[in-house]
Amino acid sequence: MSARTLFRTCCFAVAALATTAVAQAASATLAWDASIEPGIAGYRVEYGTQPGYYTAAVDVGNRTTAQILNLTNGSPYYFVVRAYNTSRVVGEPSVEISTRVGVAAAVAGDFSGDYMSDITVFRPSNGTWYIKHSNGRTTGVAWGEQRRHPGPR
Ligand SMILES: [Ca+2]
Repeated sequence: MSARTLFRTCCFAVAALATTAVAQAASATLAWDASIEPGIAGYRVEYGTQPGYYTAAVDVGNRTTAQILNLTNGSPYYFVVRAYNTSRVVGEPSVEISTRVGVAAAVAGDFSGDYMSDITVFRPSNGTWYIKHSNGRTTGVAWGEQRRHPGPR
């Protein structure tokens, strides 16, 4: 075997994402399975905004979770984890994972795309759904009307 030690970190995953407020930095919480190699001393998370190109690294010590802070809201990020041993030899990277941080999940009943639910009322007398948007605007949508869809856009 060559001098280069080949050990891998497996089963890498983004466990959770946090922060949805615009103008605040986002974060990503990562978790992975421990390396099965002997003598593992810790892990290093490497990440960047382009696949395969990691511009930052964080040594998280001998833990299998990490929260990466101060990420740019709405930006995609790509992560790998490398284990290192007690001789500070760094192993091969894990499989790359990616996520877009700080983007809120879809909200039920949001017709305007602002991540806040909108109130809807159906008026049977004219077959129209009226939507009071979270921004205060009201629109009506009649079933069967061409080019109008009572759903998120
Ligand atoms: Ca809305």
